[in-house]
Amino acid sequence: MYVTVGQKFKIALSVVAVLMLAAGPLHAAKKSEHPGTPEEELRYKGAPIPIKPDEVREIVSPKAPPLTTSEFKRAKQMYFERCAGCHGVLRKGATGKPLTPDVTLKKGTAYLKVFIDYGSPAGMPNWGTSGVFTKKDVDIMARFLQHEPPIPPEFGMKEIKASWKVHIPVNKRPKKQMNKYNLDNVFSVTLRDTGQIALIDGDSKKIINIVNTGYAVHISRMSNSGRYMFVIGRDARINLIDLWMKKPDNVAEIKIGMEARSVETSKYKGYEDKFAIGGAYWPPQFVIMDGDTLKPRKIVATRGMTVDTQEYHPEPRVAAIVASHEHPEFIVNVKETGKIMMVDYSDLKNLKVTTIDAARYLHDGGWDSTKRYFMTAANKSNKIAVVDSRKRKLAGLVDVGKIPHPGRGANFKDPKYGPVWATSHLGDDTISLIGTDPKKHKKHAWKVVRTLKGQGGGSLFIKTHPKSNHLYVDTPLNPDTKISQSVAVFDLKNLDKPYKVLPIAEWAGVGEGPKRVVQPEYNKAGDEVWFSVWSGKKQQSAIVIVDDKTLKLKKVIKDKRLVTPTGKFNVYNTMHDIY
Ligand code: DHE
Repeated sequence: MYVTVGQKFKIALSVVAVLMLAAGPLHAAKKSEHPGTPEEELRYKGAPIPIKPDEVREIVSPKAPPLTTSEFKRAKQMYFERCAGCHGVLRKGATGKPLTPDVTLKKGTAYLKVFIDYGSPAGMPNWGTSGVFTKKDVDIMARFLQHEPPIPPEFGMKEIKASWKVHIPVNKRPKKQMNKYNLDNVFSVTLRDTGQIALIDGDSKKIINIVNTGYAVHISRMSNSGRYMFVIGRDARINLIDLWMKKPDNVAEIKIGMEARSVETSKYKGYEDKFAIGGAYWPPQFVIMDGDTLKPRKIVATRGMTVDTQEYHPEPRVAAIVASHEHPEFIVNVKETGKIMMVDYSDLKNLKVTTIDAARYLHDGGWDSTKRYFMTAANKSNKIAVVDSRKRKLAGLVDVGKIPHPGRGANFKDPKYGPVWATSHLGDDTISLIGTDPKKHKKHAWKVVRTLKGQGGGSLFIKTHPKSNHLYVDTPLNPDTKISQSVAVFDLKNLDKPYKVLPIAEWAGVGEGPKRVVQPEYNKAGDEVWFSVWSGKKQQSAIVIVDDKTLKLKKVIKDKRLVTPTGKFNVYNTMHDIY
């Protein structure tokens, strides 16, 4: 039967309508503005991409409906702020579907407008009906998506070198520690929305310094010696902080791209503190630098074929990076290809890279207790990939719960199954315990040996310490504020016992705000656990410290400079990969 274009559109609309009905009425759907996608997952879409729309090259496609210059400008801005996080800068698709013209031109403006307006059960938000985009915005976006994706500029050695600043040269830096702080117990606290970190003395709980860093700063990592701290912002700016200074502060900085999340430093014997590495989201590349100055040495692109369908991907972003203790190597997660690159830094001129096939989309992860096996989340495959860093091989691909999100995970001894590494999940309420001892507990190695039930989905981080008998599981992205503002604590000696709930946000006493309780982090001694109570930029946030033995409140750190605290990194635990 012949179907006209108009009829096709009507069919498309009714399909969307049926799918939407199946998912429940959108406007009434207070629980999720995204039918079919759990609210927990939606909340993890992150910050606007820090690429300036003006720097992006526009490509006008003759077949696509026209856009004026100002409409193009508006579309690029909306796309980078709202869409690129899921669909990718080049719209090749990641968490979201591909939106390249081969797909969008066939759909046409009217069809695309419906999707943008109402969302879809597969996870597309209802940008129009939720009021985020106006009717005009929806129309502009529908036309924009049919043009070739605008391409942000590359960021090669010339641009990287131009951004590089050494504020204090190595020979002008202290020869020994010039302050009296117990540096091992200092914490770097991410102040997400001010582009700073707070250095807090873990002994006195006083702020040592507020250091300016990159935009929407993400993580801190420590050099092997514990002297240098590396901080990366979402704008791909790395700051190098010298903890030996009288007042620890920046000594060098560099931009390794336009958007990034990860940084690490060399830890193998003989190479301690020698190199640093930064992994970028855009351009998709990593950069190896000198550890004490950030002088850029080598850029390596991660563009290539995907692990499963073996198709070319132009934008495989660099996610977590860890430093091997077995070889002079960095282990680099490449998100969209689902491959793990083991990069040998002993000879940068003749670079050896071992590429391990894992699964899509690689995100975060950490070491098992022996620091031989790297356990990392392939989050949209619902798997944990296990890399044997000694043999440079994949040791296992373990099925876990929905969207694992371990942070660096948690290592402890299961009373029945021996050493395990655990992850919680963004998409469900489970905690998966994976056996990690292929010698004495071979049967259980790289298998889920036990599944605990936590407070709910929306968990991002899980933590314990070798001296502790507790496992803390946060749930900051759970839609129920009772759950997002508290933390579950399991007894590691008796995992069958129900978990206890600590009302961390209530203890903070900070008044109005989302007050998400995020990322447990131990002090050096392993007898205190620090939590961020993360509120809005204009609201009061706090750090809440719990006594690990008694599970009672020990201290609340409140200070008007502590704006939107999220990640916390204890110097000693970060240096030694203790978690
Ligand atoms: Fe993160 C780690 C990426 C949103 C807090 N985050 C990581 C890592 C990656 C990553 C790749 C691993 C780095 C490593 O180990 O080398 N994060 C992303 C995103 O792409 C995402 C989803 C969206 C975005 O736009 O950035 C995102 N992350 C967030 C947040 O919204 C969080 C909760 C608050 C914030 O500060 O922005 C957040 N991410 C963290 C923290 C870590 C992290 C605290 C380090 C945990 C650790 O214990 O090592």
